[in-house]
Amino acid sequence: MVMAKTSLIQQEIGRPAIVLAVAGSDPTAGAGLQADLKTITALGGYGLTAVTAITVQDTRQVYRVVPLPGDLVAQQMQRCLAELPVDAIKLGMLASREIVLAVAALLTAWPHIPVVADPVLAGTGGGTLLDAGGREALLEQLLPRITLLTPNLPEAVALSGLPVTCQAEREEAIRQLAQRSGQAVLLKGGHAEGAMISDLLWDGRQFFSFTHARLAGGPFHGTGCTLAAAIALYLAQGQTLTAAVQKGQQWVREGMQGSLALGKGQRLLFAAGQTPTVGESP
Ligand code: PXL
Repeated sequence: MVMAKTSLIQQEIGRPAIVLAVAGSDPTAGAGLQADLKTITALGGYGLTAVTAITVQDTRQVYRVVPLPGDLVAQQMQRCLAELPVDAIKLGMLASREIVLAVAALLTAWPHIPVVADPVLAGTGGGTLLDAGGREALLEQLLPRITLLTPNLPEAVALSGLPVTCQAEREEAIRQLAQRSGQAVLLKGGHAEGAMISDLLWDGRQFFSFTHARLAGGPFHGTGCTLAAAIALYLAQGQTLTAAVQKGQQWVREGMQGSLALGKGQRLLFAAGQTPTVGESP
């Protein structure tokens, strides 16, 4: 068996990087909390979890979403944060306004931990995963505390209210979102048509464009969750933002390349084998 090499943080402080994933449960384990935990573990980290909602879904569609009470979500996070040395937080599906507000309030007590937020609004197979009030609370209350926001194109439109059909519009939408957070935004271009996909990163100072060929065989389930979890893990390991994004993208591509058509709907990401580690070229 190939052993994953230890990351810098592991060498320096004698433990794996710790990421707290805050997300909904997806029984197919392709997205949500399960995808986060698989990613964090596979990349050599230790994942803590706070569940926000239970979803009922298969690879074809989402059938039911039951959000948990906001204070229950905040309590799960609080116990982890108060006791364990959390290096980064990953936010996924937050389901309701109540949860967004509870998470935003809790995070004010932990201002130094990087937070990667995937603003999950709807599932790949449909289904509303954040209500309208939750969107507003996300913009008003949570964004200012986010280190990196990772919207896809429909999410960027919904959150910024701006079109994103060309590069100039995308930059404007990113600026609009970054103004609220003051921090970094990764706009994922996969929902646009075309053989090439362009992701645009604003790191708070400048734009970086990452272009890659679209992989055939989709739709894939859980790419957004997996990417944000991988970026959070790499930040937790001490990588720079741009390196964390590039390595996260590489991890998602590996998952897509090894993805499995286990059900009748979307393919489930699966990456077996050696994991990239700190110090290796991407
Ligand atoms: O991919 C977005 C997503 C996030 N979180 C949960 C989900 C989904 C998509 O279905 O179920 C729990």
